[in-house]
Amino acid sequence: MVKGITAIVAVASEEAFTQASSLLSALGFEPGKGWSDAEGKGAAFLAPIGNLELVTGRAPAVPALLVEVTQLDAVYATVKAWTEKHSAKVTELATTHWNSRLFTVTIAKGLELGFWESENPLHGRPIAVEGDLSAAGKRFAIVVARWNAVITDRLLQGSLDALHRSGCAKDDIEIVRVPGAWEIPSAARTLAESGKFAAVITLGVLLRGETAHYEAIYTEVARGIGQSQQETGVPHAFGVLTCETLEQALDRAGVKAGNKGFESAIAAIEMVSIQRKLAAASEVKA
Ligand code: DLZ
Repeated sequence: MVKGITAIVAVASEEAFTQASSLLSALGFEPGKGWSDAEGKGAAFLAPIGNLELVTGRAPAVPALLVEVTQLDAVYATVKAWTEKHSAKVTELATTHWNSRLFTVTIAKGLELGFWESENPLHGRPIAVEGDLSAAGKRFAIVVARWNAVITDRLLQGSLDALHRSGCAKDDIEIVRVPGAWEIPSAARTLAESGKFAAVITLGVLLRGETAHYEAIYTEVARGIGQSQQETGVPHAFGVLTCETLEQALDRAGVKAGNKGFESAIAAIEMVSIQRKLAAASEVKA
C-alpha cells in the first residue's frame, strides 16, 4: 500500500543544510522526523499533498523538485529577501505552459526548488467526499405525522417522488403513519434500530399559531430525531416543518417554496451514500 513520497536531496555542506532548513521552515513546511548520526543528518519537511509525476515526449523545463503554494507572490518576496542575505540565485516569476506561474531558487548546491501556483483556483484542492443520489437497492423508512395531513400528505408524495426517481423500488419503502409530530421520534427510532433500513425520513408539520406548547413539542421532536440518528448511526432526514401559518406550510409542501418532503428524501439518499463512502475509506486506512 503506497503511503507517501520522499524526495532525497544531498546538500553539500552543513552550513548550506542549516540555511536551507531555516528557509523551508520559514516558508511554512511542517517539520518531519529528522535524523542524526556520526556520519551526517537529515531534516524532513512535510507538505499536505505529494505526487510523483512521470513525463514523456518533452524535456521537463522545471527543476525536479516543485513546491505548489498558495500566495506565490508572498512566497516570492520571502525567498527574494532570503536570497539577498544568502547570495542564492532566484529566477524571475514566469508564466508556464500549464497555466501557472513559477520561479526557481537554488538554495544550495544541488538543492534547486521550483515554487509554483496554478492560475486555476480549484487546482490541487483536496477532493471532497460527496454522496451520490442513487437509491437503487437501498431500503428507506418514512415516518409521517397524520396531524395537518393536508400538508404531510404532500410531503409524503414529495419523498416518494424523490425515492422513485432515484431508483428506489416500491417494495423497498416502508411508510409508517403516526398521530402527530410528537410521535415521530419513537417510531423513527424503532425503525432505525430494526437494522432493516438505510435511512429514515421524518415528515410532519408544526403550526405555531395552532399549537399552544409549540416550542416544547418542536424541541423534543428535533432532539428525539437527532438522538435517534446519533445513537443508531442510521441517517435520519428532518422533514418536520415548523411554520407560523398553514399557508406558509403549504408553500413549503410543493406550492411555492419547493417540497421539503422531496428535499428530505434526497438528503437521506445522499447521507446513505456518504456514510458508506466514509466507512469504506476508514476501512482502507485501518
Ligand atoms: C397536539 C398537537 C398540536 C396542538 N399541534 C400539532 C401540530 O401542529 N403538528 C403535529 O404534528 N402535531 C400536533 N399535535 C399533536 C402531537 O404531536 C401529538 O400527536 C399529540 O399530543 C398526542 O401525543
